[in-house]
Amino acid sequence: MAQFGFCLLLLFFGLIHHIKSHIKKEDQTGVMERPNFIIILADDIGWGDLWVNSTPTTPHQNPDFHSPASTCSPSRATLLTGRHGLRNGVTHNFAWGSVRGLPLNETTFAQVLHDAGYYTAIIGKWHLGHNGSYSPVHRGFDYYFGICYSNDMGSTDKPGLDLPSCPPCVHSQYTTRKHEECYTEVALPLFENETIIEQPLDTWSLKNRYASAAVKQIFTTSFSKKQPFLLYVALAHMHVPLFHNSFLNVTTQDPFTASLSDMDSLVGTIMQTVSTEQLENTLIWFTGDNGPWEQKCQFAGHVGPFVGKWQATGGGSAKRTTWEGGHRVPTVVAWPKKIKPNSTSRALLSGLDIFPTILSLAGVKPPSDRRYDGNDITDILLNDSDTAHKSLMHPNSGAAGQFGDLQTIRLKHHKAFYITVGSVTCGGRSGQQQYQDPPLIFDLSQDEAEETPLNPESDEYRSVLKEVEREREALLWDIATDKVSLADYTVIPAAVSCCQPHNPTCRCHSLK
Ligand SMILES: [Ca+2]
Repeated sequence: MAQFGFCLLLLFFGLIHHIKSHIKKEDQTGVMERPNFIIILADDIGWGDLWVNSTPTTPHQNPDFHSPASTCSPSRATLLTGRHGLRNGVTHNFAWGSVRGLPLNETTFAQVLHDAGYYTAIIGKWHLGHNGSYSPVHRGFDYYFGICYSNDMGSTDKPGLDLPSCPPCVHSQYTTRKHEECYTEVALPLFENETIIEQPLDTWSLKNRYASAAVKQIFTTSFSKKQPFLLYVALAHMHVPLFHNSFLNVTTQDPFTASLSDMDSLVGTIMQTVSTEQLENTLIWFTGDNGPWEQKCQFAGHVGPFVGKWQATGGGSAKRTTWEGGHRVPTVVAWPKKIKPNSTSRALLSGLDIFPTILSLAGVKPPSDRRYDGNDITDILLNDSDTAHKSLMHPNSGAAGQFGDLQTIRLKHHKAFYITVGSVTCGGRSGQQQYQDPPLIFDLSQDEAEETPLNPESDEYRSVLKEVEREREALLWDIATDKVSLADYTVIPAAVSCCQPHNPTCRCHSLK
């Protein structure tokens, strides 16, 4: 982990420090250039996986940035729309046979920026619907290259590292090699725009292909078009199955660390492209979609100090839960000469904030016929402000309660749970869902491991609960009176991404 963090720190801050200014800030009319945006989203990365988070100088004052949900599709839908799942309709994951995806009346930041003159591209994991109008190229992106859902949702010829170890793809319809915990029926597809260009794709070459695609988009397409650009890179790293270029030569690193280094290399390539071309008017925002997938044992990431001790005897406390390990994620933002190098914010922030912040920086507004949940944190990024969310709601993401319900609430440094449950641990242990009445309230400024809730009889508890209930009721009323969407989660065999729909093994090497 340390090696990656060191590299990342150098890439983000060392290179930035040495970039020379040769780009005019204003065009001939005196209008400020609009910034470019590169949003890099790691998959299932833990708060403790990056060195930048591993050596706090002030215990219990760790960076406090959260993914908008603790599983893939809802987190991505919220990131892209700036709205909780109860508003945008996406409260749990789409399947490989999902007919639809992110409701079509929802607007992504890519759509808003595209309409404002930006060139927009996405490389990597979409997971918000892969058929017809739900494809990224119909949701505001000019270009798409990647896997339309998670990288474990299909077989490959050379499976990566996972628990359980999944078998390679079958080679004919007469072969059966089913495994109930693996996707064995359909090979993993690689899309370019709306076309499958390889099935099964070679995941072991994915890093280089994503890097090449990112460079091409930044370098060739965006430059030649002379437009500001948005590049959304939704990495397959660090989701299982793990893969990396140099695994066979690795002798000193475990597979997770080697894969982390692989991701670092990809991020480094993007950073170097930006610096090489002196794209200094480019904001780069790296974050994660949810915490580590704990049941994957040595192939999962690390939660740092956010170990969810209260829950520990009844299951895990990372991905899919609303314990800190499920949604507190590493986040780094870089913008040469705009964001102070090596600075750290400890404000309560969220992936919800990306939508309003980048639109604000671009000088554009989203549709006014609906409400949004994030904050424009430009002043935190550029002006050392520490004004953050007073409260932040974490949606149920599969481990407990109804999907999308907001039953875990941060109020400044306190956190209240109206429902608890443990996710599946390494080893298969899990816990029972429990409604908490009165709710559990932890003081994260003293207890970031979430071990000992406040005494319900204490003045502190009563005061915090009163404010928590006020904040929660206000948000739920706001959502109840908002324009909201409902996602259709219908699954049918015909919706499966297959280059030859009548071929049960769905292998299409001829496309290569
Ligand atoms: Ca994920």
